[in-house]
Amino acid sequence: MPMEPICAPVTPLLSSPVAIIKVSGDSLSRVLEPLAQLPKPRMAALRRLEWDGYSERALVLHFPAPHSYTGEDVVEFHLHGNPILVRRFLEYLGGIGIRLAKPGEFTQRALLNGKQDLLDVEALKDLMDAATDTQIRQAQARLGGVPAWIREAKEKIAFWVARAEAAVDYGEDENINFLDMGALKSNVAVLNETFHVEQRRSASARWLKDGVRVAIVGKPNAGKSTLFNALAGEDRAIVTEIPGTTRDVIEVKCEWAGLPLCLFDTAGLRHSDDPIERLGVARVDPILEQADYVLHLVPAPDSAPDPEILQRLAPYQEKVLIVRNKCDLAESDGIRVSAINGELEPLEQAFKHRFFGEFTPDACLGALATKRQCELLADLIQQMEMISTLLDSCPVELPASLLQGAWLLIMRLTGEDRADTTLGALFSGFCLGK
Ligand SMILES: Nc1nc2c(ncn2[C@@H]2O[C@H](COP(=O)(O)OP(=O)(O)O)[C@@H](O)[C@H]2O)c(=O)[nH]1
Ligand SMILES: [Mg+2]
Repeated sequence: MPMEPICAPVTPLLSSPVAIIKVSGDSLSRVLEPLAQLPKPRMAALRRLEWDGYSERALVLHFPAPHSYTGEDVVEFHLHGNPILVRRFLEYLGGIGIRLAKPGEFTQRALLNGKQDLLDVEALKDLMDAATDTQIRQAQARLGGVPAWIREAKEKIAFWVARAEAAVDYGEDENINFLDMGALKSNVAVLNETFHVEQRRSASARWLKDGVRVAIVGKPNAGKSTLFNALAGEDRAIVTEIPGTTRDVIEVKCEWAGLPLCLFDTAGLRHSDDPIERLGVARVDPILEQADYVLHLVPAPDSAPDPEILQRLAPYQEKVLIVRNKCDLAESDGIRVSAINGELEPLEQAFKHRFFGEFTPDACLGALATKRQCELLADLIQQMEMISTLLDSCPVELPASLLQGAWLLIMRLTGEDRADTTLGALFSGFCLGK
């Protein structure tokens, strides 16, 4: 099916040294003939472009199909970086039948033409949206094709699908056992083991991608603001020895323990007659609600955590960590830190244990990381578990249809089957020209 040619600026429409305009479509050497003779494939050449009274010396690049980003002919024009000039050039291209691309349309064509798989496209989107160094490295690790474990699983499942189909088709005619249920189930067990490891990796990967919201709470003067500043690596919150200094919730984004964190410093939890401090205390509840991890800071010299605060935190118990601060002053048990001296090692270990489990942060970089991917992996695990509970004597139609289902889930994961994937939402999040 011939695709109508599209164009877009791939550099921002600002005054800049160079502006690049990309064109993709079929038979571009003919379409662009009135403008310029295209250079040899993948060789940059200077061309004088003349249109509507403009005369621009531009560097031109030509990537003939199928060896291009989209898999179609792609041509790049490097003009002088004047935004008005770029607009006039795009208007001219529109006049010769090359319309402006929609956001993500180049990448969408790359997907349709098999130049990229859906996992790549999703990683690309995350690369462009990445806001921290870790998120950039994570998106980069996810680029570069379908991971080996998925390719291997796909191959194994295809093998068993073929076996099961043969058993359904010929099972009764001949005396051959096409489907050895014992072998199938032991193979499924091995696959499922891998899927479970990948599921745990991707749980960590999602913390890397989405970040962890951390609330620091505790009684006044516990050292919450000091810890907040130490984790943030900057002096954001005011620290004094006067209880009740922090009265509003302060928020900062940072990276710590290999994780992108969104930190919240809060007013000390206590009854107060100061109306402003009371408002601050009331604001803690929604923060507790949203937080992924709540650090309940308890000064080491205190014999035990404040019972009232413990009670207030009870509904969030599974995400609360008691941290003993000011360990330079007194002995205590538990997770011991000294925020003022930046001695935070036990806390760092607690973070790593909770969010990375058995893995190092680096080991989680390439794991599946989007909601869509993780949901499909969970479905796949469920499908495999159903196969492993089949009786050896069951009718072959049962494993055949379950294996077919597993195959379909893998195909959806890679995007080879896109029947019910909403691509529109994915591509509308891309920038123009990508
Ligand atoms: N010795 C010691 N003092 C600390 C430590 N952390 C905080 N402080 C001090 O405790 C006081 C209260 O600290 P702040 O961070 O304002 O507590 P907040 O009210 O919980 O926010 C300040 O004088 C800090 O310097 C620590 O680890 N060791
Ligand atoms: Mg404070």
